[in-house]
Amino acid sequence: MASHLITRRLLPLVSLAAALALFAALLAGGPSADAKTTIRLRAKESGGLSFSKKTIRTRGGKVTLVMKASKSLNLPHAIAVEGNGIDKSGKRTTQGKAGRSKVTVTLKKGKTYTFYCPVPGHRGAGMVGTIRVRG
Ligand SMILES: [Cu+2]
Repeated sequence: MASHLITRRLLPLVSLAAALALFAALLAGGPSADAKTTIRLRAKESGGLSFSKKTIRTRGGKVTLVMKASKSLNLPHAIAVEGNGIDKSGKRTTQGKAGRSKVTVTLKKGKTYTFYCPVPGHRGAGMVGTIRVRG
């Protein structure tokens, strides 16, 4: 079949393109002075309120925390960061709808920050954690 021939010819090319794209992504994500870091976490309501992470270890510089909320959640949630002069919150998600909340902050080396959900009562109920920045 002609389509088989085409597949056989194209497959190595596609693999090469994929390998090059991966290489480019690795280069772009490699360490550099103004590198951006994205940390992903999920809002959880099973067994009390919490985030999918309790402690985040990261490097200093610009860090974006992205919290995902599934549509099965019964409450709105958001992600916020405070400490060392920072006090910043992302927008709230809507209960019953899949959504995300994100916040971007500039973290200092060797410092410790708190991330939490700013919806009243949620922090006290367990939606809180620590960000440790490598020195
Ligand atoms: Cu919450």
